[in-house]
Amino acid sequence: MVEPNDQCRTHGPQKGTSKGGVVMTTQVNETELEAQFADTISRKDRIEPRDWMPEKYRKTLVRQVAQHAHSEIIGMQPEGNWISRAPSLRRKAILLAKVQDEAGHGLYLYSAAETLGATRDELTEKLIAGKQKYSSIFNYPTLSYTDVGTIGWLVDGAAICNQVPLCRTSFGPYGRAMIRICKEESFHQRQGYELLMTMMRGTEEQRASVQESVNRFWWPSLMMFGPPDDDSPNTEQSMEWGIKTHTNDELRQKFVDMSVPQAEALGVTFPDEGLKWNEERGHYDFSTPDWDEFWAVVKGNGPCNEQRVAHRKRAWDEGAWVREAALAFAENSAADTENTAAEEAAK
Ligand code: FAQ
Repeated sequence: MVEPNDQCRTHGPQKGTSKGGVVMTTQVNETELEAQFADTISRKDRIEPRDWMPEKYRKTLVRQVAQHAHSEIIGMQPEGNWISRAPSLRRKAILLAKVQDEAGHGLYLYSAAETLGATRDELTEKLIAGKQKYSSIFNYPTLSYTDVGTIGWLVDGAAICNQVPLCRTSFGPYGRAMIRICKEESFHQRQGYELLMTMMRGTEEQRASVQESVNRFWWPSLMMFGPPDDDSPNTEQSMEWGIKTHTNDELRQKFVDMSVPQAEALGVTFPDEGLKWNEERGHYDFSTPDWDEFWAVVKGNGPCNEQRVAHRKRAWDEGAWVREAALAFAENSAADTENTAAEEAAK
């Protein structure tokens, strides 16, 4: 386990000043460190891995960043399922690139978690043991190639709504990872919308397939934003710490407002009779998602939970030799570099 806060934990809080090559250290008490942390947060500045941070802040971040990383990796499965059955070479190339991007997103996020002292091995093992979560949306099946388009449009669309504000999250490595991820998610959303638009210009059967797929993914997409604010135990503290900058309901509303005109342009409807423009609020009203279904899926009882985790476990077990080989190669390369440096120095 990496311990980025080791300095603080083992030697006690200290401030270092260099004077004529001698490092002077002064003890700084916990209250002062907390005040510095609060000041950084209130200035909307970044907390960096080597900065002092409250243990609960670190734990909350590890929880959220790990869940986010797991979602990207588990999220490769529903669409990956269709790579070998893509309808054309062009669609196959697009889908391959997208699924590969999700793997990259997972890696940036595991790296961000690593700066907080949580290794990728440790987090993956927790995921496989059911001790950490991943997004509910990936526990729904992809029943047709049309679902690839719907996931791009709605699921990546919801991910963008949630993730653009995270570019300004208070923890530096997380925010910086999100900037790159959001750029790629925006391409993902457009490819999904373009796929659906192409199908809507096709046959009656293709149009029906788009509507059927949208009907299945609409409610699970709304659930991606998490439980309603009055049932969200983490939001208040995460907002105080600047980890989250918007509540779950605010982002869900933003997503609905953004998606309705896109659906109209596409020529599909959302399966919600309560969906209406509210002039007074300046937003669309919509019905309440089925929160019992949401919690059932989050607790492991969705249509594909077992399958998703079993697949992840299989991939992790089968990849053990690759990780071992990569580690051995890195160690040998480091030893070679050291030997070469020693030989050069001896000349
Ligand atoms: N699914 O108190 P809150 C993507 C849990 S990436 C499962 O509101 P918080 C890209 C929550 O963890 C999608 N569990 O929690 C892609 C907590 O449980 P815990 C992932 C959920 O953290 C596209 C409990 O419920 N994105 O799609 C969900 O303040 C296509 C109480 O909830 C992120 O992870 C859920 N939907 O807010 C890839 C974004 N919602 O941990 C492939 C970053 C809530 O206390 C293909 N994360 N829970 O045991 C966040 O913004 C937040 O963590 C929320 C939840 C908003 C998800």
